[in-house]
Parts: sequence; C-alpha cells; structure tokens
Amino acid sequence: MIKVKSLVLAGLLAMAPTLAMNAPALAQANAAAATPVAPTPVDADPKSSDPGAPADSADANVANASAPAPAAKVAAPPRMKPTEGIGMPRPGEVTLQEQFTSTGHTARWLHDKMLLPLITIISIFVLALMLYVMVRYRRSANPTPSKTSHNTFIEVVWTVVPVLILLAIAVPSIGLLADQYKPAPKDALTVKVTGYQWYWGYEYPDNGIPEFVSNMLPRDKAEANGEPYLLAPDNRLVLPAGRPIKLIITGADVIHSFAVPSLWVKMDAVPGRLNEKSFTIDKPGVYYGQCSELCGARHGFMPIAIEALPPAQFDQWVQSQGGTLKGAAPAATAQAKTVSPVPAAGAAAKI
Ligand SMILES: [Cu+2]
Repeated sequence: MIKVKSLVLAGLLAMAPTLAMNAPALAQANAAAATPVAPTPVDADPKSSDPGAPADSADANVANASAPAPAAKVAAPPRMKPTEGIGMPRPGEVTLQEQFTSTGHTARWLHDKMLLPLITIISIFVLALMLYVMVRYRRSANPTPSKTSHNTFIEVVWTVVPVLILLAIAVPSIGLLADQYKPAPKDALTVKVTGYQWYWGYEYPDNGIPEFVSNMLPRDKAEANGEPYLLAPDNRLVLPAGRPIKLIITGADVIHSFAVPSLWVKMDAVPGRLNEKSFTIDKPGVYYGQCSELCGARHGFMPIAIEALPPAQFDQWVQSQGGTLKGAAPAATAQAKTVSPVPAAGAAAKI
C-alpha cells in the first residue's frame, strides 16, 4: 500500500513541472475558447457592439481580417426600427405570420385558403353526419334496424371523393415543396450563416465582409431600442430587399436551425454540411426569427433578425463594413472583379 502511494506521489511530482509549464498556455487556450462562447453582456463581448451602431463591431472584424481597406469611410445606414406586428408574432395570433417572400405567400395561401376551410368543412360534415345518425336511428325511433351491409354507390363515393380532395391538395403542396428547395439564381447574393452554441455568425463572401457574430440583446437594451426582447440580437443579418439571396447555412458545433417565419425560411444548420436556402424579400423591414432546433442550454436565447434594406442602402451598408459591392459598379469595377464570380457585363446590368 505504501509502495502504491509513493508511486502515485512520485508520478505527480514528475508531472508537476509539465503541468506548471502548461498552465499559462492552458489558461490562454481556455480563455480563447471561452471568449466567443460566453454569453457575455453586449458591451463586454469584443465582437459585439453598441446595438445602436451595428456597423462598429463589423468594422473591427474587417480590420482584424486584413480585408482591403475602403478608400473613403462610408457611414452605415441607421438601424431600422421594427414595425409592430410585422416580422414578429402578434399577441393572440393563431395563424401564420404575414409573409414577405413568394414561397411564403404560396404557403400562407395554401394554409389559409385551402387547408383551413377544408378541414373545417370536413370536420363539420362528419360531426353533423354522426349527430344525425345518432338521433335518427336511435333504438326508440328505429326499433328494427336495417340489415344492409353493402351499398356500391356510397362505397365508391366515399373512396373517390377523399382521393379527389387529396389530389387537389397535392398539386399546390408539391409545387410549394419544390419551390422551397429551388436553387438560387446565378446572380444571387451569397451569405454564409453559421450556428454556434449559442449565437449566429454571418459572413458575406461576395462582398469580402468577414464573419461577425450576433448575440441576443439583454432585456433593458432591447426595450430601450423598441425591439422585442428574446427576438432582438445586437448585430442583424443585413440583406437587400428585392434582390435574390442565397443563404449557405451550417453549424459549428451541434445542429441548429435557422428559422425566420415571416420569410418562410427554416433550414437546419448541420456541422460538416452546407445547406442552401434561397429567397427574395419583398420589401424592406426587420424580420425576426429564432434557432429552431434544440441545441443546448441557451437554445432559446439565440435570436435572428434580418434587416432588409433597399438595395442602395444595402450597398451603403456593405461599403460601411469595408466590403466591396458584388458586381461591377463603375467606380469599384477593379475591386469587384476580384470578389465576384459574376461576369462584369452581366453584373453591371444588375446594379
Ligand atoms: Cu441553436
């Protein structure tokens, strides 16, 4: 026994210098690992910024990532105020949120104009039929029941009618399903979305804007901004309205899900896989969403806000982040060519 103890002691002594030497390195590594993960207050996180000025934090990132510095400093457009009840749930709401993409309009039409009326009519019809049978054929009113066991006509009807109803639903439903996974057009703006435990990272490869992260705003800051607490992050995903967008969605650690109900967007963010979601936002606005795949302790605290800007303002925002415009705006042709895979002539027509 004594021998074992002394062996353990000797072992520990032998390891002591190694441990001591590694301690600072370990502490450093831990600190580095903890920095982006810690759910720190907005101001304390070096990658976050004052919610009133989303541009600043991304500026810091741009500087760190040795992106080409812009010739002249462009001011970011002011942070857009959300409209009450738009791009967010409304109190007491039972249907889908108001939609702002074409697939969203189709989906809402299918839900509100087709599925809801159909299930209501069918439920009422079946209930009425049952009530009628219970009253009309009760024992006192119908003492000698009929022995009928087959009625070809009725059997054909109750087989064929449901088949026709299902076919009628299938046509728009399959179309909607296909629309949801339609690949983005070639000129779409690509943005990479990465889910982390527990925040989002956004990167604009087309514009040369490196990744910046988006953390939830604490209650006092969200309320001071006039934004919904638990839905409002510090840095928003800024996108152009009216231009096709391609989101490349992935996860860094576990499976998350990038979901914005009012844009009909919900796509899993899976580590090691690049999922694609393309859409065009109808009009400028702030559209809120949340992580929709249970991803750990703070799953409920990694909100999403998409700020859709008019195209000109979006370009201003890109420049304020030190990014280059996708395509070939005459002044930035030389820079843009290096960034954009789109031929300059085609791209010029777009701008
Ligand atoms: Cu998540």
